[in-house]
Amino acid sequence: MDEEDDLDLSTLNDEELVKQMHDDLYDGLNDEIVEGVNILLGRNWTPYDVLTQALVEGMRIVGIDFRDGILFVPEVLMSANAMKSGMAILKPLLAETGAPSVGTMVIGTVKGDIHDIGKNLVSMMMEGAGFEVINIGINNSVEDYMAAIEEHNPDIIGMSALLTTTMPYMKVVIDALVEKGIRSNYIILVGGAPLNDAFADSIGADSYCRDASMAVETAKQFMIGRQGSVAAREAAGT
Ligand code: B1M
Repeated sequence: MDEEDDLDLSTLNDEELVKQMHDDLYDGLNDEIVEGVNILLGRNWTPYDVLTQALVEGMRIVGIDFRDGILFVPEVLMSANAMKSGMAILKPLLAETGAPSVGTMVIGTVKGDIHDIGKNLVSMMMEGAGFEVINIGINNSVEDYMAAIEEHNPDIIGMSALLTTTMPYMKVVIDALVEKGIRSNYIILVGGAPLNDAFADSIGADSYCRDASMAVETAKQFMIGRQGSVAAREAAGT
């Protein structure tokens, strides 16, 4: 048993604990992340603060070392799994607003792309803001989006792509909507690390969302414009 095994997370102050959680996320330690999340919640941290300060920030550090070739795919997968364990605790808490539905969104990662952490974060944050979210998962073809749109008749279609090789597929989906004559029925929001405003414009999306909180704010604003929704106004605090 090494020193790390003996560490009692509950003895750390908030700052030390968050730093330790970044390390535990880096090392892909599920149980420790779950314990850390529960301790912070027990100290009256908001689910949003736990999510952003402990988990998202930890994953940002993982991303830098993955990019720089210090971490490799299996290690990053372990980190991603640990993050998911933490998110599983936070999800129902973030969704517990009791607010009326502000709007409905179908969201998925596009074909060829299996990254889902960011998309799931967006889903969670949107639910937390009072949206009904239908998360259709990863590797979605045009047909998958069309089926979900037909079934759920959303206000918003959200697409996520993390790879430069998969982001062009967003245009394939939008073109299919244009071809069917239904493009203008939906607000189309896109996101993912390699995207930017210019790309969103170039494919005919309504907006690029840099992160999950931007997605929530953008969605609320579009919903106000779309139907003057009272729920959307209240959610936006206007
Ligand atoms: Co991947 N990967 N990966 N990976 N991976 C990246 C994206 C990469 C940038 C790493 C790097 O080289 N630095 C790089 C892409 C390079 C490029 O295209 N230019 C890369 C690569 C190359 C690959 C593989 C090809 C590696 C390989 O096999 N050789 C492979 C591809 C597999 C595939 O998809 N076909 C691969 C695999 C994987 C893992 C499976 C190991 C794992 C994914 C696990 C999972 O998601 N379940 C993984 C991970 C974890 C990453 C990094 C490290 C982290 C991504 C992440 O979860 N970030 C990533 C490096 C990085 O981004 N810095 C990387 C945290 C998340 C909270 O942020 O996803 O950006 P993000 O989401 C944000 C915003 O972008 C925005 O809001 C989110 C929350 O704030 N947002 C939206 C995202 N989607 C949105 C949708 C919206 C709105 C906002 O709709 C409305």
